[in-house]
Amino acid sequence: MRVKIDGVTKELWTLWREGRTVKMIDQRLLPHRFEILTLDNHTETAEAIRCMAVRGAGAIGVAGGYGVAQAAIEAQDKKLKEFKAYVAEAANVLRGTRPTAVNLFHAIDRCLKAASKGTTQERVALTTAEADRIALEDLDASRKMGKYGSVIIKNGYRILTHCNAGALAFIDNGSALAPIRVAHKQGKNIFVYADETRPRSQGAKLTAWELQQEGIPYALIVDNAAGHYMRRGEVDLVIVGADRIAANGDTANKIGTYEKAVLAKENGIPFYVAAPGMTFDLKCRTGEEIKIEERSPDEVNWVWGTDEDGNYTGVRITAEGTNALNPSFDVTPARYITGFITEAGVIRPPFGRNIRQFFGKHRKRP
Ligand code: RUB
Repeated sequence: MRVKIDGVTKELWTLWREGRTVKMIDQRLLPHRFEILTLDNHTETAEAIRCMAVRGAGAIGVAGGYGVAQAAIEAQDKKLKEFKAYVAEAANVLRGTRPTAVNLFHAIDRCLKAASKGTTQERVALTTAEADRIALEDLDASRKMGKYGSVIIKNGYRILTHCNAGALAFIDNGSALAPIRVAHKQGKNIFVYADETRPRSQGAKLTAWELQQEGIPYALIVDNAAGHYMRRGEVDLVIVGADRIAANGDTANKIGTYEKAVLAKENGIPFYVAAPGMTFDLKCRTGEEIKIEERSPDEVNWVWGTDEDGNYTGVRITAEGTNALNPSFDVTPARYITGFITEAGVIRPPFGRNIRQFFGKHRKRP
């Protein structure tokens, strides 16, 4: 992604591996401060996922894979039995960080499988190679989603997106923002509404920042404004990302996605979900089986940003002792979804059959 830091423009990935070290953009500080975190072991990588220094389904999948690779490197001098126990325990720690985005679990499982063959040295090599492969697949999938999704975007379209399913939620490009990036590069005259996405404001802090860096025309809107623009006929298309898609097409994504989908249907606006194969979970038959992360009420009671002197600070916006609930995701039933933009093209209804076919033809089941 293109990032302008102190007047210098750079191309960067959201996270990458350097030997036993994982490096990542610290997303908690954006857009106010740009810092790269250095994570020296799998415990630190797990903590970075938990505290959302890295977030977004694709990106935490890659981070989970890197975490298992770090554990394998950390255990490389151990006897085989201890190596296995160490890596299995590290995988459990990484699994326990965030429950909804399935990319994390698929990446950990793939790396664990790679860590299960050969001598310790071979297992280390296979695990690190698998983690790197997941990152490259993520990058490749985002490019292809950009290509296939851009066809849906016509000149003059006004597109609404929710949360951040951009480069920061992936290795680069993103899922929902990938087609938008491509359409903009193709010279189409487009405009993006970025939902603020309370409580953590990923739309305000991350999506708006990404669009600004790329020079794509946009406006930040509060979450409650989406219906207003849809009813007035000022939204032509909605594209969101996903954290887990069940076999029937029910989709878990950032809290507030469901109501945008219902509003889109009510107003006759196409509603697309952009997500790679890694985000589908065929073990979940319907959205009812998807575990929804509940986060701290503090995220609802406080907002964070910079004051006039540039100090990063939190402000309590509610009375002390306010009871708040904070589900991080919701499930959009498949009937509200027009199609899934994937790395192998667009999947259209009937989803149950066409999702199965997608995995039969194009991908191994993750
Ligand atoms: C992120 C979120 C994003 C999806 C899409 O939630 O809901 O829309 O993860 O991700 P959080 P991707 O910020 O809580 O992790 O673009 O990687 O598929």
